Amino acid sequence: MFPRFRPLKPADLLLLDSWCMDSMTAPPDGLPRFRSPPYAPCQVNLPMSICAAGFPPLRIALGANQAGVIDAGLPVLAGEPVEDLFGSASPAGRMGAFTLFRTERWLLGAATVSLSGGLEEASYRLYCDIFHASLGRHLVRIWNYVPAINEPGPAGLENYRVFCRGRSFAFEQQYGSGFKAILPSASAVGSQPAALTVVFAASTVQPRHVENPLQIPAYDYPGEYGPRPPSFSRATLVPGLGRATVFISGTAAIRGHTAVAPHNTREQLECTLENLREISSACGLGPDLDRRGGSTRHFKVYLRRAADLPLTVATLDERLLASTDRVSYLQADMCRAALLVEIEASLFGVTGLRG
Ligand code: 3EB
Repeated sequence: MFPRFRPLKPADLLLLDSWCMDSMTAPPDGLPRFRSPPYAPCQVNLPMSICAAGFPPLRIALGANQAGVIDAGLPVLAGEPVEDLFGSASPAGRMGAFTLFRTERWLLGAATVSLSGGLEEASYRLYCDIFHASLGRHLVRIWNYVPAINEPGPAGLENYRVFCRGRSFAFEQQYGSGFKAILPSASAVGSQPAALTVVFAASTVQPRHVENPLQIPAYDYPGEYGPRPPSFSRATLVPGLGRATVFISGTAAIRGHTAVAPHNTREQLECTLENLREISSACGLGPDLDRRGGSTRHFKVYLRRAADLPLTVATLDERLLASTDRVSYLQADMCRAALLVEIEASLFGVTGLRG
């Protein structure tokens, strides 16, 4: 087991939240003490993460300066400590809770909000902000970092399912009952701070969303997984003058709609790799995610248990990765308690897409 602190409970969230705003002091009674140095006071909307001692938090770089670097609160177990997908974008103002950045090709936004009004409300509002910010463009990729993702919320529903409900209502309100057709690729993983962080990328270019034939589309998952299914597609292709971008969603050991090999990392890696081959082919990349195709490939590998790192690194080095890939291994919980590993990929400068 990963020797850290006890999982956050919903009741901790408000406590931790206020502590975070005044983090030079000791944590409130009953909460775990962290061996990390005292945190600097939080900037508005960007609470410092509470990371396991010894592991730096992943920094997500959107803009060039400090204001463009987001800390989603995920410990980096190995690999790249900074995710820099889009190069240095220019500040492009704010929309609701989002700080926006722009490059020639992309509109990017990031928001971190506390959960004083509850997770569902926060999720719903953030997605409404996203729709406003990206008006006239197409959403192509969304990263969700959900606090205490497998813990029950105040009404007893698991936080991930609460998040899914707020997100789904927002999409439906904005795009009507046919909203499934525009759902972009995404990931949703647990984060350690008591705040919800969402990052999005939008494009003026019409994207193509792709599903994995071995998996039921997540937006069609049956009701046993929650009152509203997850709102995302398995992959999104963004064409561009002979050089496409491909976003592969968080990919896990799910067949049909069922989690495979609960609690067995080796078998889940196997199933996840098969799902990646399948979605890669469905995107027109052949089975190996353009491994020798000359694109720039970024991977994030989420592990529920840090102890699974050696097996995972060895397996992926042999089966998935090339020496030029940028890879971050992160400790994170996933949307289903039975899942131990999830892998996402973002490929830039893809040439020769088929289909
Ligand atoms: C799955 O296939 C695993 O809720 O946005 C993967 C990617 C998962 C995105 C999301 C959830 C999400 O259902 C979980």
